[in-house]
Amino acid sequence: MQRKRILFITPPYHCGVVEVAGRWLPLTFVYLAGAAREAGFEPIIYDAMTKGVGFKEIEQKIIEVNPSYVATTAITSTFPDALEILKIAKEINNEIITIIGGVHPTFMYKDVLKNGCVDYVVRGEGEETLRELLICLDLDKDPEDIKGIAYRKAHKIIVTNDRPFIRDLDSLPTAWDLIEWRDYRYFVIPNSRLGAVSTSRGCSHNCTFCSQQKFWHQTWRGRDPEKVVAEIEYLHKKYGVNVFLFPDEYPTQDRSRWEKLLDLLIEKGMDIYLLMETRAADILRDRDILWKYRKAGIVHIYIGVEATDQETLDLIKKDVQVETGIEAIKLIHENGMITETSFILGFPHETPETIQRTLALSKIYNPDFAHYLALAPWPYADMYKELKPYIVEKDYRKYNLIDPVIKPEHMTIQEIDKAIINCYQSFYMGKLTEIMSMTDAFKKDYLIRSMKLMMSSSFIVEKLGNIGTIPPQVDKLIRKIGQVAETDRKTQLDEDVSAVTKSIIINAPIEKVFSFVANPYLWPKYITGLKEITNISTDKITKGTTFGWTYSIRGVNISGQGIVAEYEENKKLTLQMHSLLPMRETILFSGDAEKTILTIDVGYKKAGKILSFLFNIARRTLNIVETTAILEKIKILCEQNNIDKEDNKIYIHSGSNK
Ligand code: B12
Ligand code: SF4
Repeated sequence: MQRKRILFITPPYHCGVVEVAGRWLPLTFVYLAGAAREAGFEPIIYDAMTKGVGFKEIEQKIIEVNPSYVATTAITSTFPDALEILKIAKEINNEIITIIGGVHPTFMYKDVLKNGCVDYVVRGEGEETLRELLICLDLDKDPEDIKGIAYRKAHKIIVTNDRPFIRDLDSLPTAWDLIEWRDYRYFVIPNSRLGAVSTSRGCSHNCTFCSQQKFWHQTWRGRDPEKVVAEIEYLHKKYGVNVFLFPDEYPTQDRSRWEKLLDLLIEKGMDIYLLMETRAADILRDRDILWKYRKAGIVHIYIGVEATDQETLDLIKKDVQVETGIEAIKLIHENGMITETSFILGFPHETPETIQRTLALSKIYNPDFAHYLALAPWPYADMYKELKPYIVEKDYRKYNLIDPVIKPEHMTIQEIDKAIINCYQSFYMGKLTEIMSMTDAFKKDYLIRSMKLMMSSSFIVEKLGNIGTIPPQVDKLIRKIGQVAETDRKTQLDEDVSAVTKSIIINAPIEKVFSFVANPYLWPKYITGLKEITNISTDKITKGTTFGWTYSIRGVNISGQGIVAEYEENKKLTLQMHSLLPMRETILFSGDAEKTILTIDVGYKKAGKILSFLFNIARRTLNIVETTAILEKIKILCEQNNIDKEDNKIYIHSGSNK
């Protein structure tokens, strides 16, 4: 017998910002489709938002699939479009049962059910409720005993009891096979495949503007780190996912669980990038293990700073000190990761002066990415009552943190809009010059790509268009950066293939690490198999210095020549090895008087057609292990106190070996 179909559709809503960076997978439906399948139904996911399609295509899809159920999800801004989907479903076939869930319907179910096109609202966590609801409806029973729903019965609205949260998040089935993986990309990292893995649900804090703490009743549940890592590994191997979003509100709440997760990721050594958000206070708490974050693959951390003055932070119950935010951003930077943060504008007390102050302070916080968000009054958030008198916009589509919907006492809504744009312009002007002088190649490339994406986004262009065009200085810088990025890419593609990039944080001053690494006679100390370095052509190594080397592989000695292709004191060292298999090693140094971030990037000349495939796999695997070992050895040696003394003894002489 054919199983009944349930078609999950994402609302085709777009408002710019987050879509600039990528195409994000609907994890919500991966879980819900898993539950529907478990209930004996055939789930289908249609990600209309990602596909960039409109209601016409959605209509065609519903006709083509011919489902018994159409389900959608809604946050406040997407609610009108979600409703439109259900309306279309009913117009096609009034027998189709329509279901909606998500944060907005959970709290606003009375409003939602005023619309005849909605049959059921699932309130709260959805998996168990949906499973039970589908089974019940299939048996033609009244769902009045099913916890966590609201529906109409004889013109009355029935609200059943709340459903307790699922105890074991690891028990939930997922329908990863229904995802059309080619659709999901993170544009900032070339050739990436973007996935999302949830490691926890909820947050125990109570920021008054936030919907999430209300949705999860200030509770928090974490998954077993082993299961999370197994899921990441599965998606990496099976579907080639190499960029993962942790969509959790608060993944770091339990330090020991979090550290275990990081340790397991480090142990697996997968070549992946992780994006996450957390609270500033946890970054300070974790200052001793932040290097593990980076080593585990975390490259981008969003910190919700929200406000730059203590008064506002206290008003919104953010439970954080101004200094904590500043320190957190500094620590993340020091550990080689990218920071993103947001500042909320448009509180009822806002004035042009308070906005200027926020802008000035946001530059002191100095994240890599700053967002200046328009305060959105979710109609179910704690703050709503206070904000209600100032709301001038009733269209939920504008409750997206971009369009201002609140008119402060002393400013017009247009002034708020313009001030937000000014903040963006002013902040990013400064950023561009900063990026140009960055030495961390990964970070520089990441930021350049992001800038280019932002500047070519129709949302930003449209917004900037409101107050004029991109200032000529910015335009010039973008072009310059664009050219640099292009040349960088060309060099890599034409001359060699960048195979491995690995970084480590060393608790030693940059000068010390540089003088250690830039001393060829010490290389055999930390490169396994390197027997000796001889015949150095100059007294002190510099660009153009040549040397001879002997390497031992399984007892067989191989000798060759090397040249220092690039030499920038305390910044960069590129070594080019000539042999049967030419190889380049670029070593980048960044940091300060206390810490050094050391990055090694290994590249090869492209091998011939037949050999290239095998060579690249073998070389890459070998070099991930080798590069990691080298970095760790350097870290140990540079952090040992006796190395200073040893360094002092070393003086590079042509032909001598110490
Ligand atoms: C990933 C994410 C995105 C992705 C969405 C990808 C996708 N298609 O799902 C992207 C990056 C595109 C995105 C965009 C935006 N987002 Co967003 N996003 C998130 C994030 C981080 C995680 C959501 C998630 O996947 N959760 C995991 C799943 C399993 O949980 P869930 O979605 O809540 O679903 C459960 C229940 O709600 C329920 N349920 C939900 N839907 C349904 C449907 C049915 C039928 C049933 C039965 C049950 C059910 O069951 C699910 C399983 O238990 C949340 C913050 C957070 N931590 O939740 C913000 C969040 C949802 N986003 C938010 C916002 C504001 C936006 C933007 C407007 C931001 C912007 N200006 O660009 C845009 C809107 C664009 C759009 N069209 O959606 C806000 C919403 C606030 C609100 N109350 O309205 C949140 C809460 C972030 C915040 N800090 O406030 N977002
Ligand atoms: S810490 Fe974040 S998720 Fe938690 S209540 Fe505050 S804003 Fe919401």
